[in-house]
Amino acid sequence: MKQFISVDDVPSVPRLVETALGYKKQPFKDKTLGENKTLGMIFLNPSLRTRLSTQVAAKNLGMEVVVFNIDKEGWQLEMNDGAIMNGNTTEHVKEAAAVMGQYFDILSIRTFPGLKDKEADYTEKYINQFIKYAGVPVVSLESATLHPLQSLTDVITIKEEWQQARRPKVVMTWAPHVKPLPQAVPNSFAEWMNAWGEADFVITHPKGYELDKKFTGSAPIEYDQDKALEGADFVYVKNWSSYEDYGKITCTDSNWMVTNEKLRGTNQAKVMHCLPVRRNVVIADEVLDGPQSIVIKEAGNRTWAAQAVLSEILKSSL
Ligand code: SN0
Repeated sequence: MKQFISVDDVPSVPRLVETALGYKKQPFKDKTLGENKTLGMIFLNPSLRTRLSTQVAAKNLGMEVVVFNIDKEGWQLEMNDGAIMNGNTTEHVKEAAAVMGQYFDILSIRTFPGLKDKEADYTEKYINQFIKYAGVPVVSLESATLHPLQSLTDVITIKEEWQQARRPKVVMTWAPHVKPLPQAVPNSFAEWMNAWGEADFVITHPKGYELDKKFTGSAPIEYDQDKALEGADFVYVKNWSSYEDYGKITCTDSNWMVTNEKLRGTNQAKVMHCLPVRRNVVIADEVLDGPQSIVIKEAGNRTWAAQAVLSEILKSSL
């Protein structure tokens, strides 16, 4: 694997899932693979799980890690080629990314969308500039439109939980939120569910919250949440802002919050969320604190997903 930006970079999803589950059983089996290699982790936005699990994963492979909160501690970056830099931006990504490529063997980066300019967000301008100028493999720690480390984790978690012969029904449901959030997590989850292909995948959300078809493909959309949840084995909960009415909140109906009542028609579904989660807005306490929630186990699996990805990139650059 040469980079990790989307599921398209992965030669085989089932194989990557097996690699990750292998690391879960034996975290230190490749403890010298990353010897004398350094991972750079560049943050333009906050992070808890991605930052910590990826650092632990890199250390399990013997790598050194340097974390740089560039939004707070770095120069203000210019992203536009040909810009006349007589304003607030101090350093062009051409130099910044190229210089970081001199220090690190793998460069990882988190960059959220602005949610104002759909075109700029959906062409992945930021991460693509880093890929163009870094000269070393780039790993996404969540970009404007995708969060592949999260989605790989989610596939691992479903695979691990599901022991039955039949295909599980996985329902991704929109839930309310007070802030306009990126579409990256749901886009990515849909993309990975489609690529993995081992589940019956359904999406439910209010009208106007349709995601980009590029990621959801032919996954069915059911606008009635209760109907969608019928017989679900996994409920994947996430808020996102509108893609159509870009970056806007067009529904605030608290009936979309996931409660025990909502889960009644499911097959005692396991409840997943990428975290952080706004309690009693997105998911009720009774669910998060109840037996059906697997959000902590899911977050725990972030380490094995990151370790599988880093190991594949290290192996292809040896
Ligand atoms: C991000 C998102 O993409 O939805 C990161 C998820 C891994 N979530 C948020 O920004 C939550 C912000 C909030 O105030 O609840």
